[in-house]
Amino acid sequence: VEKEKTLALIKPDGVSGNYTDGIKRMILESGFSILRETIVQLDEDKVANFYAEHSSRTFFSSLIKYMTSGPVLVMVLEKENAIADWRGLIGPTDARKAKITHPHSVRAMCGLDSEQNCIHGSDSSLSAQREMSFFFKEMSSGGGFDKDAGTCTQ
Ligand code: YYY
Ligand code: MG
Repeated sequence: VEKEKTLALIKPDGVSGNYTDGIKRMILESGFSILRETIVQLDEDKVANFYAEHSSRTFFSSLIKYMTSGPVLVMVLEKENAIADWRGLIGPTDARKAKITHPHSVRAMCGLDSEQNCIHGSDSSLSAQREMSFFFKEMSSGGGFDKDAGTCTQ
């Protein structure tokens, strides 16, 4: 079976709440390899671009404020079926729901609600490619993510 890569991002509440080590332990115990890792402080433009698909939502400005409130830790994970398995491990968007339906998920462990949910995972192979290129330029493989257009060109 082909290995697959996906993007994981520990959001500012996850980093400041000291959940990084616990999250990495869950990642490794679930059979993922961590191929890349970087800490970055996002600015408003970067978040607006990363979450462009949500630009018309009522929560968008609040989301930008939250995502720029401190550094994030970005990782590329690899394993068979990495994209779906990582989404499964992080749990549902609303951490309050995660605590009930997915008690062993990352969001159940360190999230608060549907905004402050401490972790991100790519939702498809197109998103994974776009998001990995977004943070790790060398991972854009012919086409990929066009930073200026904010779109995926492949
Ligand atoms: O992919 P995922 O993070 O699980 O959820 P999305 O529906 O793509 O939303 C992205 C991001 O937006 C979410 O992680 C927090 C924020 N958000 C919010 O602040 N309030 C909502 N009601 C829904 C999403
Ligand atoms: Mg999403």
